[in-house]
Amino acid sequence: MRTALAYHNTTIVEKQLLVFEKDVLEGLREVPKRLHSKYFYDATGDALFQQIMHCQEYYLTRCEMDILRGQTEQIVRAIRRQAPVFDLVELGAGDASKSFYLLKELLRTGAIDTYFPIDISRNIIAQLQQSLPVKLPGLQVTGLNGEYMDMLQAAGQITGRQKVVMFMGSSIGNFTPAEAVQFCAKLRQQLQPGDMLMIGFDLRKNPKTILDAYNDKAGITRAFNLNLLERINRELDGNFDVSQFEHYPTYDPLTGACKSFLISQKEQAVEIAGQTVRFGANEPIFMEISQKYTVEEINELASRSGFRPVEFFYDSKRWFTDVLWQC
Ligand code: AVI
Repeated sequence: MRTALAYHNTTIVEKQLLVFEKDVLEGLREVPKRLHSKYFYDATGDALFQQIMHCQEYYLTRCEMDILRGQTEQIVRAIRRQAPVFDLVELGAGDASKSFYLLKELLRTGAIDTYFPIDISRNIIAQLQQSLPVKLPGLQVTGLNGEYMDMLQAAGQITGRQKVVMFMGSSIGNFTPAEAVQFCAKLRQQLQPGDMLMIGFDLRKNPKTILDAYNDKAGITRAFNLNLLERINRELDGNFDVSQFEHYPTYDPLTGACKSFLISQKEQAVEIAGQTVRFGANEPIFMEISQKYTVEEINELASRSGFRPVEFFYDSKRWFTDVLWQC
């Protein structure tokens, strides 16, 4: 057990590792066992997610790009009717490829001069600060590396201007519906009346289309899930035999919950950070939820978390929607 002083003297990276270790061991002691999907995204996980976004079966990114590219002017007009000049904040900005067309149009029309990308990855923030002002001359990029709510508060303290917050790519789907209400309500607390939120939801559709998106034939999503076990081996001195775990995605058309599990192929014991974790034959580890929504559920989420729906933007197949809400 570490003392408070020892914890105080550790570096940020060491602290992150301690939190990772605690979360992994706690999650694997729960019944049913679970690992948090936010830990998918180490350097290997980031690269695998990039590949997933280009997979034939993973329609989400294409659908959202269809909206953001095809309806840029309509989206900008809808935002500017409520907020003529504002600061743009993006939660989980990634490489900003999704927001790029919007940024370009917002800059051209004089709606923004500064973009605040927030991301948990320091690497991503550093890259954005370098590359975006070259691609979009005149745009100031103030990258914020850290947890969403802390960084949103920091962004508010920098300028105090009206804010438009973007949370794209169906990241809201990685919360359960109850967690999504809590998350949006917390977000609302960080915003002022008149501020806006643009949020991407994957819509309910043919169940097979959804399930295929999380079970691509090339096995990239499988590798993405198994990489978390490999990450535990690398960073927490684990000894998972990943060949003894099978990727098992499910979709429930009644609730809209798409869930991924890893199934232990036999009774086995795994060492992690000097602790033993036992798995039964066929025992699942719950890895991730990717919740799918109806329009009614989206409106319900808005009203339960204190937002007013302003406008829905759909792709041509109506498989995905980017929604504009106002406080
Ligand atoms: C990041 N998130 C929205 C993705 C999703 O669709 O839930 C993560 C993902 N998991 C497997 N494939 C993609």
